[in-house]
Amino acid sequence: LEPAFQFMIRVRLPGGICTTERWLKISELACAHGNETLRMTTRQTFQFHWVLKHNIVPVIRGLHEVLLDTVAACGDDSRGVMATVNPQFPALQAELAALAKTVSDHVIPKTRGYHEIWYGEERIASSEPEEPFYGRTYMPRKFKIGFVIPPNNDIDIYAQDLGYIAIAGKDGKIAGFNIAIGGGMGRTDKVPHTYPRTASVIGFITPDRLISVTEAVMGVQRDYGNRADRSRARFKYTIDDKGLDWIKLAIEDRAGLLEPARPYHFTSNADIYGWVESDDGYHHFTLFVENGRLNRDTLDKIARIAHVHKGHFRLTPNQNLMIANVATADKPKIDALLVGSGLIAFNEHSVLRLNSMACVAFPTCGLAMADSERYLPTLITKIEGILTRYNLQDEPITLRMTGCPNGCSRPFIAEIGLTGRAPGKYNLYLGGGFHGQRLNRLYRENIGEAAILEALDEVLRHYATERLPDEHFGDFTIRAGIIREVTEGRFSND
Ligand code: SRM
Ligand code: SF4
Repeated sequence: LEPAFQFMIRVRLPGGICTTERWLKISELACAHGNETLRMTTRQTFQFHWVLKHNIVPVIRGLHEVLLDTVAACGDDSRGVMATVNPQFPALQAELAALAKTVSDHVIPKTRGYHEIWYGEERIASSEPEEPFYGRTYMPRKFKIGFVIPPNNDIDIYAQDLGYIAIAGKDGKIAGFNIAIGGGMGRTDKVPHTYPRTASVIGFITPDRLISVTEAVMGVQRDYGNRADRSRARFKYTIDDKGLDWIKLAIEDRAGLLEPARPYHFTSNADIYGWVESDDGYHHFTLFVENGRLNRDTLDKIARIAHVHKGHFRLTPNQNLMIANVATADKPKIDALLVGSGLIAFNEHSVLRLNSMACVAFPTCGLAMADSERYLPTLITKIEGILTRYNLQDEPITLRMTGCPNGCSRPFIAEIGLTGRAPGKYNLYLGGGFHGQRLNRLYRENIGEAAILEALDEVLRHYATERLPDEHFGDFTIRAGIIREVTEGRFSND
């Protein structure tokens, strides 16, 4: 008798855009074949958990019914392409989402193997090379692409292998993109040659060059990335091994000269909650979903909205959900459903909780060393007590937790980062940039809850009395000499 193997299934959903039809199907599949929950991820897609082996085919075929699949959601290829969901600039956002989808379609593997295995398609012999870009050996490691529109850095552009920062033209369209390369979070404890790195901005291109530059950047990593040592196989290490100038020249050699980067400015990497009206007259409601986990009750409530909603949903890079493109005439109906179902109360939380994220970790993640999603809500309640004591409850502070140093909730660019070392034990990091522009640094190693709260109590007490007007917590910890600034875009504490 075979054991009841259980699987996680991750959907490919470029830019996190999901029609209501797709939403309803995904929700139905999670309830029929998963554990009656859905997990919205930090890269704007869905994960099904606890899918038993015999349920994999129904899930994948069910996704296919609404033209969704899991191709390149994992693997040594281009992962889910992210795009800002910020509704403030609707025309730019729509243009950006379309470009992100084009790039995603271009870089996913072209193999028909997926269709043969999961949809039972007949194998067709072909003389074409199976993978025109990836060849037989794919990328050395996963490769992550994201698109953002300043001033909101919701996708955390500095954590992407290849990030495109949209620069708006005077005509209200995208004039082009600054290119940021070499971001990444993952590290391994006690392995100093692994480290998080913030992406470096290397130049500017017009939108017509997106595909050729994407191919050039990925091609350089494909051809020069480290295939001997998997712990050094990400693009960030290729850049540091070869040198940024060398990499830039190699990219230009393939795609032509890059123009100098254009000025841009970020203010935050958070979501904007509640109703927002964009200048095209549509309304958008961002719902806080703690750590992206939707249970059966919430799924049922959102399904009722999906049945009447004429726009679409957007999964945010902060694991939340936007009900997007609601016409003025339809807003009262959606609002009544949000209020009547109690979903509206999801947004009634402390600013700290609204600015927090946790990765999945236990019980499904095989790499977890400590709890994250299951524990952060409780820890936040305790930190909220400290904040209230020091009258800091309205201060936006980013807090991110993971169950191991792989960095799935991008903890190393949070103002407060906690990464699991062992059950109940975490590394505490301080000093990250408020809009994800600067890495934090290790403040206390391998400590439990009491020591975490004690450390935060002391630092927050100083912050309450000594901060400058509008000074963010991360900046304060550096100015006050509590933590040394990470200036080189990378750090190693081991
Ligand atoms: Fe991740 C591996 C969950 C975003 C860095 N990540 C995993 C696995 C698949 C564990 C595994 O390999 O066995 C986790 C599945 C847990 C589970 O039970 O569901 C997992 N990662 C997640 C998600 C679901 C976290 C979340 O709470 O939302 C995110 C899914 C994203 C998606 O939709 O594609 C997720 N992972 C990230 C991010 C954030 C990002 O991409 O913006 C990072 C840091 C950025 C980066 O890549 O540097 C990230 N995940 C990793 C790593 C470390 C990679 C490295 O270069 O060191 C691993 C481990 C690995 O690849 O070997 C990993
Ligand atoms: Fe798992 Fe570690 Fe990623 Fe958390 S950070 S989901 S524990 S791999």
